[in-house]
Amino acid sequence: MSLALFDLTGKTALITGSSRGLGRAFAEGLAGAGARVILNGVDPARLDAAAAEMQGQGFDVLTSCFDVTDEDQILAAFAELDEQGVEVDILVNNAGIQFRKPMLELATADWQRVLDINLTSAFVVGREAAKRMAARGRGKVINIGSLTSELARATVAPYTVAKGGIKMLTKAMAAEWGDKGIQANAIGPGYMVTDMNEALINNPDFDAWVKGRTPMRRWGLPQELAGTCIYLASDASNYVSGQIIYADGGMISVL
Ligand code: GCO
Repeated sequence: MSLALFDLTGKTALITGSSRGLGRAFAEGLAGAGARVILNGVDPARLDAAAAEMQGQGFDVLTSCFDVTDEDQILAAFAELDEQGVEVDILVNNAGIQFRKPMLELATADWQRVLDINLTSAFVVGREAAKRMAARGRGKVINIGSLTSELARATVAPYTVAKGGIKMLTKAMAAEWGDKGIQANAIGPGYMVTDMNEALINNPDFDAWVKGRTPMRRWGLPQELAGTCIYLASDASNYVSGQIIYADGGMISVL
């Protein structure tokens, strides 16, 4: 009985920014739990290649190519899913970029671009998904936060502010959508081995800092986030909302 709570068979999940990195790992985890997944990205070729690889693994995969900062593209994508009769039961707001520069040197346009991609997109895509979830009386929204949802690190201010916003947007979604049968939660990844962090991983000093600061003394692997994502996407978390769960090797809990 208890494992059935985690079974996503019959459910459809849209994961933004999922042709690679953490988004791809979330998509593979949810597909492995039985969900049909809709991959999203802005590069059609990369998206189709990712879908083909996952279909080769036997997964049920669709693609939806849209820019999460372009509201017209988001509205058109959801209209197309409506026309196809594809209902999004689970939304993972994963799309995001990093931009490392001290604030004294940071252009306003660069600040705004990070906030648009990492925070505002979660609101717009979340709103469009939640409209449809509310009509059905059920849905799961999973926003992707960060250690920087709680703690600041020098040179990544716009990312930090956006991820802090993700934590509070998750609570706002929980506040407004709870009576519509929608649970909204977040995942806070620690320092993970991804393309976005390549420069950090290859920096011996930063690598040593992450390993020293993390109780598990290592970087995390994207697939190590899949279980938390499956939990928050499944019936196992039906009375959990507004929470952020850290999968960070213990980092956020220690000095
Ligand atoms: C950085 C990193 C972090 C991690 C992650 C930690 O520059 O410090 O990119 O932001 O990616 O967000 O939770």
